Amino acid sequence: MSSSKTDKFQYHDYYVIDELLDENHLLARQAVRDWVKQEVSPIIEEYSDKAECPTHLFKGLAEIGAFGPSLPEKYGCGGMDEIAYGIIMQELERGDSGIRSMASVQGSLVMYPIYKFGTEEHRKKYLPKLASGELIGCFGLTEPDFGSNPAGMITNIKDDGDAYILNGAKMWITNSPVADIAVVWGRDEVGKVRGMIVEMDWPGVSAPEIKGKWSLRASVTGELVFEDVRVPKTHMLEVRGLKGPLSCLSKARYGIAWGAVGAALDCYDSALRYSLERIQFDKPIGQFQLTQKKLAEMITEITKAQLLNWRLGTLANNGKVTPAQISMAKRNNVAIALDIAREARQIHGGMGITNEYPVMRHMMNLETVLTYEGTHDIHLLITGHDVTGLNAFK
Ligand code: TGC
Ligand code: FAD
Repeated sequence: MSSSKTDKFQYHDYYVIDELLDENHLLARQAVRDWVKQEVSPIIEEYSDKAECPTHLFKGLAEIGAFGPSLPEKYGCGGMDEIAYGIIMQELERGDSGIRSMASVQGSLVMYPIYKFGTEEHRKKYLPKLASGELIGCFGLTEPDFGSNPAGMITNIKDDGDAYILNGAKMWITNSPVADIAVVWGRDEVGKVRGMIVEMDWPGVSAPEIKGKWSLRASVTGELVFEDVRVPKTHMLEVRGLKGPLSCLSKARYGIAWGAVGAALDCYDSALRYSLERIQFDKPIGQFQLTQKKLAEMITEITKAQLLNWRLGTLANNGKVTPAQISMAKRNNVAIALDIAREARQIHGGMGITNEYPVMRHMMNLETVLTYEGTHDIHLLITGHDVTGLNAFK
């Protein structure tokens, strides 16, 4: 059996950050870690190889509380704090970024806007079913011609008496081909960005799958096409302007900042073990200074990212976190995870390019994670704007 299938993962906590966590955090982490070992690791290489989403895992994700962990219990959600939410994302992405994506989209991009911008009726109707995995959701912001700049979107919403008519196309939408509902962002007749809950079986809605991805292969991605779709007025969310979708992104980017550390930990752990087992020139390769430099730099960057996440989580729990702080952590943690995956791949030598080890899969996945939820460069410009007060986008 291959190394990744047997899943020998050991956690690494160089600065003993566990001392800063409470019992609920540790219990949530253990539950998700056990689930990943049992349900994800044995199958993930096969599903990635086939470029197929293990949709049977949606139910299991719901059972471990991965959908909306920090939303209120009265809607069937976890009622946990933001650190617990982050830890769950970290453990899921330790398994695979695509599995974390299944949870991020459902919890942060579908359930969160319904909770934050929906009516009480919307919350009662959708949140318990989304939390239990009975319904699957997707989030349509990106368009073929408007990725980094969603403000340019041309998907449009026109008033037609008791309904709105929705026309347009969305691109790169995680889970759209398997979704029951979509939170869709479009422009109304006065040019304001509005969000609505669209049911996927309504006439005029389609979601063709995007094939041929070399990254996030165990996650299903599609388009969303709307041709004269009649959306009842009751399905409109109560928010106007780009801050609606962007605040959902803040919630999801926070989870990605934690998730990326999970992928980095898996790569480091695999590389460390391999460096102690693999003998060349009559020594374990971990005895060579150049291998030690790689491992030392990896664990240093992981430790810095873990501390960044813990502090970010504390700020979020106290309601003090800013979108720019989340942006910095998303950018930094994904970038270091990708560097670590590349270095880990080198340490594994030729074996590193095979699916005997998880590193190449993580590395390919992280190329997407570097791009979605705001590209690395967009996040650099968000920090640049925050520290200089000068906006590069205007
Ligand atoms: P700008 O003028 O800066 O802002 C418009 C309004 O929004 C507010 N705002 C935010 N609010 C909450 N969280 C944030 N992160 C926010 N960023 C901005 C802002 O205060 C303002 O509010 P108000 O009240 O003044 O109107 O907007 P801009 O058009 O200049 O855009 C700035 C920019 C480039 C940073 C933004 O467009 C951006 O972040 N672009 C990147 C697009 C992106 O991240 N797309 C992600 C699509 S979803 C996805 O990738 C899901 S992957 C899921 C998975 O599988 O895990
Ligand atoms: P572009 O915006 O065209 O960018 C291309 C390049 O230009 C990038 O390097 C970018 O950094 C650079 N660039 C752009 N503007 C500037 C600038 N002002 N200054 C400097 N450089 C700039 N979207 C959703 O709405 N929902 C989803 O569920 C979703 N899931 C996704 C799943 C996958 C697998 C992928 C790949 C994407 C997903 N996305 C989703 C879309 C994702 O958010 C976009 O791909 C991302 O925002 C970048 O947009 P783009 O691909 O159009 O690239």
